[in-house]
Amino acid sequence: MDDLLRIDDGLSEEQRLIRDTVKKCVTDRVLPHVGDWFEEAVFPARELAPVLGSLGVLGMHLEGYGCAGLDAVSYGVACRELEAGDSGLRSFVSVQGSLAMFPIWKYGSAEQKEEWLPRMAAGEAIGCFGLTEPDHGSDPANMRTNAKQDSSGDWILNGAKMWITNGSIADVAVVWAQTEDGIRGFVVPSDTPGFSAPEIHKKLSLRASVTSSLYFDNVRLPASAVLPGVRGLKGPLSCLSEARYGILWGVVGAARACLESAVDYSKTRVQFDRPIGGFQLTQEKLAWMYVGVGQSQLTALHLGRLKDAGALTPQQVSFGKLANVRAALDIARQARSILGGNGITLEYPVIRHMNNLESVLTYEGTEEIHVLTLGRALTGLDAFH
Ligand code: TGC
Ligand code: FAD
Repeated sequence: MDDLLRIDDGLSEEQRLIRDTVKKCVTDRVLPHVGDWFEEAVFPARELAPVLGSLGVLGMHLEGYGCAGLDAVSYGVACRELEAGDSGLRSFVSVQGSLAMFPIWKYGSAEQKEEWLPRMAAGEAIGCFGLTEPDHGSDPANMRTNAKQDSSGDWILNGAKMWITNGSIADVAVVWAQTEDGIRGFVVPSDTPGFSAPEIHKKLSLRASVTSSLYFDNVRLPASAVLPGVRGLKGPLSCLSEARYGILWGVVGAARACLESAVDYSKTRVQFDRPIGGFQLTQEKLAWMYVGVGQSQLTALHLGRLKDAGALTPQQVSFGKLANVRAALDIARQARSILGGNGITLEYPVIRHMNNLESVLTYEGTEEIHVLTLGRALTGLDAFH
C-alpha cells in the first residue's frame, strides 16, 4: 500500500533493510501458516526461534552477548513488520528480548548474562517474564509470590503467576517476588524441581501464542539466582517500558495489515453492480483508517527518536501504547465490517488481528492504567491509590 505520508523515507538505509528483511521472513515463513496456527491454537516456537535469532531480532536493542545492538527505531520497525504477521509473533519477540533478556542484561550478574543471553539471542533458549498473578494484575505492587533465604543462603520461592506468555515452553523464567528487601527478580531455570507451567487453553485471542500459569512449590534456588542490580517495583516496571515501546510500534503493523486487506477487498467485492470501495460510506471508513495508521506511525517514530536520544519517559510510552492500540483496534473493527461475512473467517487476516488486539489492549498495562498514568501526569493527582 502506498505510504502517502512518505514516513519510511525518514528511515536510514539500514532501518529500511531491517524492515524489508523482517517483512520477507514474515511473508515467507509466517503468513502462509498463521491462520492455521491460530485455528489450531499452536505457536511453533522451537522452529521459529532460531529463525528469529538469525534475523537478529531477539534482544535486538541490547549490546553485546550476541545481541544486534541496534537503535530503538530499528527495533520498532522490526516489531511493526512482525505484528503485521501476527501479534503472537511480536509477543514472542517482545517477551524474549524486552522482558526476559532485558532484565538479565540490565540487572543481572556477569554469570547470569554469560549463561543466558547468547543462547537467548540465538533463539536456542526461550525466556518468559512472570509478574502478573491470579489476584494481582494491574496492581503488581501487592504480589503474593515470595522468596525467603534459608540458613544455607539458598532462596525458597513460593507462589503463582498467571497469563505468562511463553511460560510452558520457556527454558528460563524471570520471576518477580516479594522478599524481606522488597520486590526482587529471580532467574529460574524451568527444570528446577517445584516449578511447573501448565498452558492456559480456551483463549479466543492470541491463539498463535503460548500463554501459561507458573507455579512455584518450594522452588530452591542458589543465592546467585537473584538479579543483583535492582530492588523494588521499578525493576519490573522498567522492563514493561521496553516492551510497551515495542507494542506501540507493533500495532501499527497489525492496523496496516487490516487496512490493506480492507482496501483490496473493497476494490473487488461488487454489490449493487459496483465495487463496494466506490461507495462513499466505505471510502469514509477507509480514509479514517488511513489517517489512524499514519498518525500512529508518526507517534511511534517520534517516540523512537526520543528513545534513541535517551529522553523517552514512561508517561510518553503510556501515551503511545494507549493511543496506538486504541487506533489499531478501531481500524481492525472497521476493516472487519468492510469485509462483511468474510470478515469473520480466518481466510482473511482481519478477525485474527482484531481478536489479538483485544489482548494487546489488556496486557502490558490495560487501557485504563495508561489513561490514569496520563491523568496523573496532567493533574499531578494519583487516581490509583
Ligand atoms: P509507582 O509508585 O508509580 O512506581 C513504583 C516505582 O517504580 C518506578 N517506575 C519506573 N521505573 C522505571 N521505569 C518505569 N517505567 C517506571 N514506572 C514507575 C517509580 O519511579 C517508583 O520508583 P521508586 O524508586 O520511587 O520506588 O507504582 P504504583 O504502585 O503506583 O503502580 C503504578 C502502575 C499502576 C502504573 C503500575 O503498577 C503498572 O504499570 N501496572 C500495570 C501492570 C502491568 O502492566 N503488567 C504487565 C505485566 S507483563 C505483560 O503484560 C506482558 S504481555 C507480553 C506479551 O505477550 O507481549
Ligand atoms: P485486572 O487488573 O483485574 O483489571 C480488570 C479491569 O479492572 C481492567 O479493565 C482494568 O483496567 C480495571 N482496573 C484495574 N485497576 C483499576 C483502577 N485503579 N482504575 C480503573 N480501572 C482499573 N503478564 C505477565 O506478567 N507476563 C506475561 O508474559 C503476560 N502475558 C500475557 C498474555 C496475554 C494473552 C494476556 C491476556 C495477559 C498477559 N499478561 C502477562 C497479564 C497482563 O499484563 C494482565 O492481564 C494485565 O496487566 C491486567 O491484569 P488483570 O488481567 O489481572 O486485570
